[in-house]
Amino acid sequence: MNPNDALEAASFIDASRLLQSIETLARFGARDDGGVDRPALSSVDIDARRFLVEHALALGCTVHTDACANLFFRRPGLEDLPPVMTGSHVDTQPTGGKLDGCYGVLAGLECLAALNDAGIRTRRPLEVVVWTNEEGTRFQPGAMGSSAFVDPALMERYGQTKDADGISLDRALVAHREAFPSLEERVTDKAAHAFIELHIEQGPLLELADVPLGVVKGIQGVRWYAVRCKGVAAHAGTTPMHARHDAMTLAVCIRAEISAFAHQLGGDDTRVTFGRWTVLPNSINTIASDVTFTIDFRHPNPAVLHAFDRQLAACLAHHAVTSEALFIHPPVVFAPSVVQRVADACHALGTHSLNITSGAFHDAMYLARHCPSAMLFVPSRGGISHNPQEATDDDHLVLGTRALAHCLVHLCNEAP
Ligand code: HGY
Ligand code: MN
Ligand code: MN
Repeated sequence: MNPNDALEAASFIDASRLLQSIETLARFGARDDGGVDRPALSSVDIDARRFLVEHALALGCTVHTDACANLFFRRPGLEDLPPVMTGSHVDTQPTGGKLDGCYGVLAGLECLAALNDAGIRTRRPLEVVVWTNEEGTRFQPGAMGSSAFVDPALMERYGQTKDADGISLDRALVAHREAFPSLEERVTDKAAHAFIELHIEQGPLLELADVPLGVVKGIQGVRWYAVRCKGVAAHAGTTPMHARHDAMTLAVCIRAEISAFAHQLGGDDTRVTFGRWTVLPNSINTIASDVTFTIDFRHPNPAVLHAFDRQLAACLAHHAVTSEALFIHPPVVFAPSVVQRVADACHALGTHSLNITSGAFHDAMYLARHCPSAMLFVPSRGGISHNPQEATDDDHLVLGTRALAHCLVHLCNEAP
């Protein structure tokens, strides 16, 4: 390896090509308010994937897929060694932005283009990956593609999960295979050499510190639950208040108790959200008979996460209501060797960086079980994400991509 290859690759990152690719991808599922609504494996997601496959083929990559419709864009290396992987997801929240996940995929493709332009060959193959259903809004849990890549046995359960319209993941995967009939399965029994995910921070820390790059040391733990409260449907006008069994009254009371002990257990690091409510019969003048709400609880401390689980179980037992655990993941600590590559890249590019623990979960939380992994963040303007207003300064997007290129070249030239 030429010792300048990493900086050379970083210098060949083409700002306008990168920024244009972000705007082009954002057209698939574009919302009128500038955001993106691209549910996993929906028709707009399949169209977006077609654009990315064509982009990767034009860069000279081979393209493979797997049982969970992950896409693998591979640039060959000089030696047949386990690859270095980078990438993220392109499915979005219903009121998502242009960058969450998409930036990491497009920056990876821009790194491939820069390596081509610079005429740089690496020892190891380099793969840019599109992980399926990271957001977990269409099918729960989140990060399905990356978790199934690491533990293929999960597909047995995942395949039967259904979206709000009753369409199973298995059925959505059939549509994907029909859209890409010639894509071959990625077959390997070897683990990748390393994984790096470039992502927007989706929070305020880098902007508050006025630092353009985040060296991500790990990811906090997450709990998703669905809580179902039952009542008795009755007339809103005739039923005396004392005679009601209002599922919404019960749900709101339980929500308040959960919020109180979540904050008591977790202190300032508590993140608790009750984001999805399903009310039946959902009629202005009928008392609710059935209310299901979701809990998204996050915390960096495993003991707090376990205490929350216990206290939630006690609370729900007291109220005799049922719940379903949709997603449980412990905090993740990334591999110091790969974290160091990220820190070295920031230093080599002459920029300050901030060590940070990710508040959002990412596919890297599963890849960390597969191979040494780490993440690199760029700031989110106003700390906003999962919102059409999600944005990052262009120069930060470009700098993050240059730092990614620097990391990837070093990792791709590491000896076995
Ligand atoms: O919810 C998350 O942390 C991720 O953005 N899907
Ligand atoms: Mn994301
Ligand atoms: Mn997200």
